[in-house]
Amino acid sequence: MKIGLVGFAGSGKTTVFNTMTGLDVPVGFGGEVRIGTVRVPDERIDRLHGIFHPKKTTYAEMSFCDVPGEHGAEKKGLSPKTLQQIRDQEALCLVLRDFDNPALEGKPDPLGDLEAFHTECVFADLEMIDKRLQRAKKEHASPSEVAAFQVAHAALESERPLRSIPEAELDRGLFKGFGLLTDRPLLVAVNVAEDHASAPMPPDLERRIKELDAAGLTLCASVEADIATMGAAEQAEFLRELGIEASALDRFIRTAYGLLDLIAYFTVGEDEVRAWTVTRGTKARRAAGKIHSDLERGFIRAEVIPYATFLEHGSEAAVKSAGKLRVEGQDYVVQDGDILHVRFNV
Ligand SMILES: Nc1nc2c(ncn2[C@@H]2O[C@H](COP(=O)(O)OP(=O)(O)O)[C@@H](O)[C@H]2O)c(=O)[nH]1
Ligand SMILES: [Mg+2]
Repeated sequence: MKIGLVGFAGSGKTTVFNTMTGLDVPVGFGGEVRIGTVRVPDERIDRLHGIFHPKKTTYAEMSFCDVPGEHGAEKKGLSPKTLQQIRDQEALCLVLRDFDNPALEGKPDPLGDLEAFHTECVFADLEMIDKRLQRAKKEHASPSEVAAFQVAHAALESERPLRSIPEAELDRGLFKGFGLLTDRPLLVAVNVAEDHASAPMPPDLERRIKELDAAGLTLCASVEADIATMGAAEQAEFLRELGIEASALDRFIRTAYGLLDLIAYFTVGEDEVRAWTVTRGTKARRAAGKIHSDLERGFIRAEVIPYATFLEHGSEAAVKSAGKLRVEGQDYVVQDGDILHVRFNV
Protein backbone atom coordinates (compact mmCIF):
# COMPACT_ATOMS: atom_id res chain seq x y z
CA MET A 1 0.00 0.00 0.00
CA LYS A 2 1.35 3.37 -1.03
CA ILE A 3 0.10 6.39 0.86
CA GLY A 4 0.82 9.91 -0.30
CA LEU A 5 1.31 12.60 2.31
CA VAL A 6 -0.33 15.68 0.91
CA GLY A 7 -1.34 19.09 2.13
CA PHE A 8 -0.37 22.71 2.09
CA ALA A 9 3.19 23.95 2.61
CA GLY A 10 4.28 24.05 6.23
CA SER A 11 1.57 21.70 7.47
CA GLY A 12 4.18 19.18 8.57
CA LYS A 13 4.15 16.59 5.77
CA THR A 14 7.88 16.02 5.86
CA THR A 15 7.80 15.88 9.66
CA VAL A 16 5.02 13.25 9.47
CA PHE A 17 7.09 11.40 6.87
CA ASN A 18 10.03 11.35 9.29
CA THR A 19 7.72 10.21 12.08
CA MET A 20 6.44 7.29 10.08
CA THR A 21 9.68 6.16 8.50
CA GLY A 22 12.13 7.01 11.29
CA LEU A 23 14.16 8.86 8.66
CA ASP A 24 15.58 12.31 9.09
CA VAL A 25 14.71 14.24 5.96
CA PRO A 26 15.24 18.01 6.27
CA VAL A 27 12.01 19.88 7.02
CA GLY A 28 11.06 23.33 5.75
CA PHE A 29 9.53 24.49 2.51
CA GLY A 30 9.97 22.69 -0.75
CA GLY A 31 11.96 19.51 -0.89
CA GLU A 32 11.56 16.67 -3.33
CA VAL A 33 9.21 13.73 -3.60
CA ARG A 34 10.48 11.04 -1.27
CA ILE A 35 9.38 7.51 -0.62
CA GLY A 36 9.94 5.56 2.58
CA THR A 37 8.73 2.09 3.45
CA VAL A 38 7.92 0.87 6.94
CA ARG A 39 7.07 -2.54 8.19
CA VAL A 40 3.66 -2.98 9.72
CA PRO A 41 4.12 -4.13 13.30
CA ASP A 42 2.19 -7.37 13.93
CA GLU A 43 2.61 -9.36 17.12
CA ARG A 44 1.18 -12.44 15.39
CA ILE A 45 4.18 -12.42 13.07
CA ASP A 46 6.44 -12.03 16.13
CA ARG A 47 4.82 -15.13 17.69
CA LEU A 48 5.03 -17.16 14.48
CA HIS A 49 8.67 -16.15 14.13
CA GLY A 50 9.28 -17.47 17.66
CA ILE A 51 7.65 -20.81 16.78
CA PHE A 52 9.16 -21.49 13.35
CA HIS A 53 12.55 -19.77 13.68
CA PRO A 54 12.48 -19.25 9.92
CA LYS A 55 15.45 -18.11 7.84
CA LYS A 56 13.46 -15.04 6.94
CA THR A 57 10.60 -13.12 8.55
CA THR A 58 8.68 -10.65 6.46
CA TYR A 59 6.16 -8.17 7.80
CA ALA A 60 3.57 -6.39 5.73
CA GLU A 61 4.75 -3.07 4.42
CA MET A 62 3.36 0.38 3.96
CA SER A 63 5.01 3.02 1.83
CA PHE A 64 4.80 6.71 2.44
CA CYS A 65 5.40 9.28 -0.24
CA ASP A 66 6.15 12.83 0.82
CA VAL A 67 4.61 15.03 -1.86
CA PRO A 68 5.98 18.55 -1.36
CA GLY A 69 3.48 21.37 -1.67
CA GLU A 70 4.25 24.63 -3.40
CA HIS A 71 7.45 26.49 -2.70
CA GLY A 72 7.35 29.59 -0.55
CA ALA A 73 4.82 30.50 2.07
CA GLU A 74 1.85 30.53 -0.32
CA LYS A 75 -0.49 28.45 1.78
CA LYS A 76 -3.52 27.64 -0.30
CA GLY A 77 -3.47 26.25 -3.79
CA LEU A 78 -2.05 23.17 -5.44
CA SER A 79 -0.21 23.51 -8.73
CA PRO A 80 -0.96 21.20 -11.66
CA LYS A 81 2.38 19.52 -10.99
CA THR A 82 1.47 18.79 -7.39
CA LEU A 83 -1.98 17.57 -8.40
CA GLN A 84 -0.36 15.18 -10.86
CA GLN A 85 1.91 13.81 -8.13
CA ILE A 86 -1.11 13.37 -5.88
CA ARG A 87 -2.94 11.42 -8.59
CA ASP A 88 -0.20 8.78 -8.52
CA GLN A 89 -0.95 7.81 -4.91
CA GLU A 90 -3.17 4.86 -3.94
CA ALA A 91 -4.46 6.54 -0.84
CA LEU A 92 -4.05 10.05 0.49
CA CYS A 93 -3.09 11.29 3.90
CA LEU A 94 -3.93 14.97 4.18
CA VAL A 95 -1.78 16.65 6.81
CA LEU A 96 -3.53 19.63 8.38
CA ARG A 97 -1.66 22.26 10.35
CA ASP A 98 -3.05 22.86 13.81
CA PHE A 99 0.04 24.47 15.34
CA ASP A 100 1.60 27.92 15.04
CA ASN A 101 4.19 27.90 12.30
CA PRO A 102 6.34 31.04 12.58
CA ALA A 103 7.19 30.79 8.88
CA LEU A 104 3.54 31.18 7.92
CA GLU A 105 1.18 34.07 8.34
CA GLY A 106 -2.10 33.48 10.04
CA LYS A 107 -3.46 31.28 12.77
CA PRO A 108 -3.84 27.58 12.19
CA ASP A 109 -7.16 26.77 10.53
CA PRO A 110 -7.36 23.00 10.05
CA LEU A 111 -11.06 22.99 9.16
CA GLY A 112 -10.54 25.76 6.61
CA ASP A 113 -7.56 23.92 5.15
CA LEU A 114 -9.55 20.69 4.92
CA GLU A 115 -12.28 22.59 3.08
CA ALA A 116 -9.76 24.26 0.77
CA PHE A 117 -8.08 20.96 -0.07
CA HIS A 118 -11.41 19.24 -0.67
CA THR A 119 -12.59 22.07 -2.91
CA GLU A 120 -9.41 21.92 -5.00
CA CYS A 121 -9.81 18.19 -5.44
CA VAL A 122 -13.49 18.58 -6.36
CA PHE A 123 -12.64 21.18 -9.02
CA ALA A 124 -9.85 19.07 -10.47
CA ASP A 125 -12.14 16.03 -10.68
CA LEU A 126 -15.02 18.05 -12.06
CA GLU A 127 -12.84 19.35 -14.87
CA MET A 128 -11.79 15.81 -15.72
CA ILE A 129 -15.31 14.35 -15.56
CA ASP A 130 -16.76 17.24 -17.51
CA LYS A 131 -14.29 16.70 -20.35
CA ARG A 132 -15.03 12.96 -20.41
CA LEU A 133 -18.77 13.54 -20.27
CA GLN A 134 -18.69 15.90 -23.25
CA ARG A 135 -16.55 13.48 -25.20
CA ALA A 136 -18.79 10.52 -24.34
CA LYS A 137 -21.81 12.45 -25.60
CA LYS A 138 -20.06 13.58 -28.76
CA GLU A 139 -18.82 10.11 -29.55
CA HIS A 140 -22.22 8.59 -28.82
CA ALA A 141 -20.95 6.38 -26.03
CA SER A 142 -23.34 3.86 -24.51
CA PRO A 143 -26.11 5.34 -22.35
CA SER A 144 -24.74 3.52 -19.29
CA GLU A 145 -21.36 5.18 -19.78
CA VAL A 146 -22.89 8.62 -20.15
CA ALA A 147 -25.06 7.93 -17.09
CA ALA A 148 -22.00 7.01 -14.99
CA PHE A 149 -20.29 10.27 -15.90
CA GLN A 150 -23.49 12.12 -15.04
CA VAL A 151 -23.70 10.47 -11.62
CA ALA A 152 -20.12 11.50 -10.90
CA HIS A 153 -20.72 14.99 -12.29
CA ALA A 154 -23.78 15.55 -10.12
CA ALA A 155 -21.98 14.42 -6.98
CA LEU A 156 -19.06 16.74 -7.63
CA GLU A 157 -21.34 19.67 -8.47
CA SER A 158 -22.82 19.37 -5.01
CA GLU A 159 -19.26 19.09 -3.66
CA ARG A 160 -19.62 15.49 -2.62
CA PRO A 161 -16.47 13.38 -2.96
CA LEU A 162 -16.73 10.50 -5.43
CA ARG A 163 -15.63 8.07 -2.71
CA SER A 164 -18.99 8.59 -1.02
CA ILE A 165 -20.90 7.11 -3.96
CA PRO A 166 -21.66 3.41 -3.27
CA GLU A 167 -20.22 0.78 -5.61
CA ALA A 168 -23.69 -0.14 -6.87
CA GLU A 169 -24.37 3.40 -8.06
CA LEU A 170 -21.16 4.05 -9.95
CA ASP A 171 -19.32 1.92 -12.47
CA ARG A 172 -15.78 2.76 -11.38
CA GLY A 173 -14.33 0.55 -14.09
CA LEU A 174 -14.96 3.44 -16.50
CA PHE A 175 -12.79 5.75 -14.44
CA LYS A 176 -9.68 3.57 -14.32
CA GLY A 177 -6.56 5.58 -14.96
CA PHE A 178 -8.27 8.96 -14.56
CA GLY A 179 -6.55 9.48 -11.21
CA LEU A 180 -9.65 11.04 -9.67
CA LEU A 181 -8.68 12.68 -6.42
CA THR A 182 -11.93 12.59 -4.49
CA ASP A 183 -12.28 8.86 -5.16
CA ARG A 184 -9.06 8.06 -3.30
CA PRO A 185 -9.38 6.80 0.26
CA LEU A 186 -8.57 9.78 2.47
CA LEU A 187 -6.97 9.80 5.88
CA VAL A 188 -6.82 13.16 7.60
CA ALA A 189 -3.94 13.69 10.02
CA VAL A 190 -4.42 16.75 12.20
CA ASN A 191 -0.96 17.90 13.19
CA VAL A 192 -1.26 19.58 16.59
CA ALA A 193 1.05 21.66 18.78
CA GLU A 194 3.28 20.07 21.43
CA ASP A 195 1.02 21.11 24.30
CA HIS A 196 -1.93 19.37 22.61
CA ALA A 197 -0.07 16.16 21.83
CA SER A 198 -2.72 13.94 23.40
CA ALA A 199 -5.80 16.08 22.69
CA PRO A 200 -8.79 14.42 21.03
CA MET A 201 -10.00 15.42 17.57
CA PRO A 202 -12.03 18.68 17.68
CA PRO A 203 -15.72 17.80 17.10
CA ASP A 204 -16.20 20.10 14.09
CA LEU A 205 -13.29 18.47 12.30
CA GLU A 206 -14.46 15.03 13.29
CA ARG A 207 -17.90 15.71 11.83
CA ARG A 208 -16.56 17.05 8.55
CA ILE A 209 -14.08 14.19 8.15
CA LYS A 210 -16.96 11.76 8.55
CA GLU A 211 -19.09 13.62 6.02
CA LEU A 212 -16.27 13.33 3.52
CA ASP A 213 -16.10 9.56 4.11
CA ALA A 214 -12.57 9.92 5.35
CA ALA A 215 -10.86 8.71 8.52
CA GLY A 216 -9.04 10.97 10.93
CA LEU A 217 -6.42 10.98 13.62
CA THR A 218 -4.51 13.63 15.55
CA LEU A 219 -0.79 13.61 16.13
CA CYS A 220 1.97 15.98 17.09
CA ALA A 221 4.43 15.24 14.33
CA SER A 222 7.36 17.14 15.80
CA VAL A 223 7.17 15.23 19.10
CA GLU A 224 6.53 11.91 17.39
CA ALA A 225 9.39 12.40 14.96
CA ASP A 226 11.70 12.57 17.99
CA ILE A 227 10.07 9.46 19.47
CA ALA A 228 10.47 7.57 16.20
CA THR A 229 14.24 7.55 16.61
CA MET A 230 14.15 6.02 20.13
CA GLY A 231 14.32 2.37 21.14
CA ALA A 232 11.08 0.53 21.92
CA ALA A 233 11.30 0.74 25.74
CA GLU A 234 12.23 4.40 25.78
CA GLN A 235 9.46 5.08 23.29
CA ALA A 236 6.81 3.47 25.50
CA GLU A 237 7.96 5.47 28.51
CA PHE A 238 7.94 8.74 26.61
CA LEU A 239 4.47 8.14 25.16
CA ARG A 240 3.11 7.35 28.62
CA GLU A 241 4.51 10.58 30.00
CA LEU A 242 2.80 12.54 27.24
CA GLY A 243 -0.50 10.71 27.71
CA ILE A 244 -0.40 9.28 24.17
CA GLU A 245 -1.82 5.75 24.00
CA ALA A 246 0.22 4.48 21.07
CA SER A 247 2.84 5.85 18.71
CA ALA A 248 1.63 7.81 15.69
CA LEU A 249 2.86 5.03 13.43
CA ASP A 250 0.82 2.39 15.28
CA ARG A 251 -2.28 4.55 15.31
CA PHE A 252 -1.78 5.54 11.71
CA ILE A 253 -1.47 1.95 10.55
CA ARG A 254 -4.52 0.89 12.53
CA THR A 255 -6.55 3.77 11.11
CA ALA A 256 -5.31 3.13 7.59
CA TYR A 257 -6.10 -0.60 7.78
CA GLY A 258 -9.61 0.26 8.98
CA LEU A 259 -10.14 2.89 6.31
CA LEU A 260 -8.81 0.74 3.50
CA ASP A 261 -10.46 -2.38 4.89
CA LEU A 262 -7.21 -4.33 4.86
CA ILE A 263 -6.52 -7.65 6.54
CA ALA A 264 -3.44 -9.84 6.80
CA TYR A 265 -3.01 -13.52 6.13
CA PHE A 266 0.14 -15.50 6.78
CA THR A 267 2.32 -18.09 5.17
CA VAL A 268 4.60 -20.07 7.47
CA GLY A 269 7.48 -22.51 7.26
CA GLU A 270 11.14 -23.05 8.01
CA ASP A 271 12.15 -20.82 5.14
CA GLU A 272 9.91 -17.87 5.77
CA VAL A 273 7.15 -16.53 7.97
CA ARG A 274 5.38 -13.81 6.11
CA ALA A 275 2.39 -11.48 6.27
CA TRP A 276 0.36 -10.66 3.16
CA THR A 277 -2.06 -7.79 2.93
CA VAL A 278 -5.37 -8.07 1.10
CA THR A 279 -8.66 -6.23 1.13
CA ARG A 280 -11.35 -7.76 3.34
CA GLY A 281 -13.59 -9.98 1.23
CA THR A 282 -10.77 -11.22 -1.03
CA LYS A 283 -11.25 -14.82 -2.14
CA ALA A 284 -8.62 -17.52 -1.80
CA ARG A 285 -7.58 -17.73 -5.44
CA ARG A 286 -7.10 -13.99 -5.70
CA ALA A 287 -5.28 -13.85 -2.37
CA ALA A 288 -2.94 -16.61 -3.55
CA GLY A 289 -2.05 -14.39 -6.50
CA LYS A 290 -0.44 -11.97 -4.05
CA ILE A 291 2.20 -14.61 -3.36
CA HIS A 292 2.77 -15.49 -7.01
CA SER A 293 0.70 -15.33 -10.17
CA ASP A 294 1.29 -19.09 -10.67
CA LEU A 295 -0.57 -19.77 -7.44
CA GLU A 296 -3.58 -17.88 -8.74
CA ARG A 297 -3.44 -19.41 -12.20
CA GLY A 298 -2.93 -22.98 -11.06
CA PHE A 299 -4.90 -22.75 -7.81
CA ILE A 300 -6.23 -26.10 -6.59
CA ARG A 301 -7.11 -25.52 -2.95
CA ALA A 302 -6.03 -23.71 0.18
CA GLU A 303 -5.32 -25.39 3.48
CA VAL A 304 -6.38 -22.98 6.17
CA ILE A 305 -5.55 -22.69 9.86
CA PRO A 306 -6.89 -19.64 11.68
CA TYR A 307 -4.16 -18.03 13.76
CA ALA A 308 -5.98 -18.71 17.05
CA THR A 309 -6.38 -22.39 16.19
CA PHE A 310 -2.71 -22.63 15.38
CA LEU A 311 -1.71 -21.10 18.71
CA GLU A 312 -4.09 -23.37 20.58
CA HIS A 313 -2.45 -26.50 19.12
CA GLY A 314 1.07 -25.18 18.75
CA SER A 315 2.05 -26.78 15.44
CA GLU A 316 0.67 -27.64 12.03
CA ALA A 317 0.98 -31.36 12.78
CA ALA A 318 -1.04 -30.97 15.98
CA VAL A 319 -3.72 -28.99 14.15
CA LYS A 320 -3.92 -31.72 11.51
CA SER A 321 -4.20 -34.59 13.96
CA ALA A 322 -6.91 -32.69 15.84
CA GLY A 323 -8.83 -32.58 12.56
CA LYS A 324 -8.79 -28.78 12.56
CA LEU A 325 -7.00 -28.23 9.24
CA ARG A 326 -9.59 -26.86 6.83
CA VAL A 327 -9.49 -27.37 3.10
CA GLU A 328 -11.07 -24.54 1.16
CA GLY A 329 -11.76 -23.86 -2.50
CA GLN A 330 -11.09 -20.82 -4.65
CA ASP A 331 -14.17 -18.91 -3.46
CA TYR A 332 -13.30 -19.10 0.21
CA VAL A 333 -13.19 -15.59 1.66
CA VAL A 334 -9.85 -15.19 3.40
CA GLN A 335 -10.11 -14.04 7.02
CA ASP A 336 -7.75 -11.83 8.99
CA GLY A 337 -5.10 -14.03 10.60
CA ASP A 338 -5.58 -17.09 8.39
CA ILE A 339 -2.49 -19.20 7.90
CA LEU A 340 -2.64 -20.44 4.32
CA HIS A 341 -0.97 -23.21 2.36
CA VAL A 342 -1.88 -22.93 -1.28
CA ARG A 343 -1.84 -26.10 -3.37
CA PHE A 344 -1.43 -25.36 -7.04
CA ASN A 345 -0.45 -26.89 -10.33
CA VAL A 346 0.81 -25.06 -13.40
N1 LIG B 1 5.28 23.11 16.71
C1 LIG B 1 5.21 22.20 15.76
N2 LIG B 1 5.92 22.38 14.66
C2 LIG B 1 5.85 21.47 13.68
C3 LIG B 1 5.04 20.31 13.79
N3 LIG B 1 5.14 19.60 12.64
C4 LIG B 1 6.00 20.29 11.86
N4 LIG B 1 6.43 21.41 12.47
C5 LIG B 1 7.35 22.43 11.96
O1 LIG B 1 6.72 23.08 10.87
C6 LIG B 1 7.69 23.38 9.85
C7 LIG B 1 7.23 22.80 8.52
O2 LIG B 1 7.24 21.39 8.63
P1 LIG B 1 7.45 20.46 7.38
O3 LIG B 1 7.36 19.04 7.84
O4 LIG B 1 8.68 20.82 6.62
O5 LIG B 1 6.17 20.84 6.52
P2 LIG B 1 5.82 20.49 5.01
O6 LIG B 1 6.06 21.73 4.23
O7 LIG B 1 4.35 20.19 5.03
O8 LIG B 1 6.64 19.33 4.60
C8 LIG B 1 9.02 22.81 10.33
O9 LIG B 1 9.73 23.87 10.91
C9 LIG B 1 8.60 21.80 11.39
O10 LIG B 1 9.60 21.66 12.35
C10 LIG B 1 4.29 20.13 15.00
O11 LIG B 1 3.59 19.15 15.18
N5 LIG B 1 4.42 21.11 15.95
MG1 LIG C 1 8.09 19.13 3.11
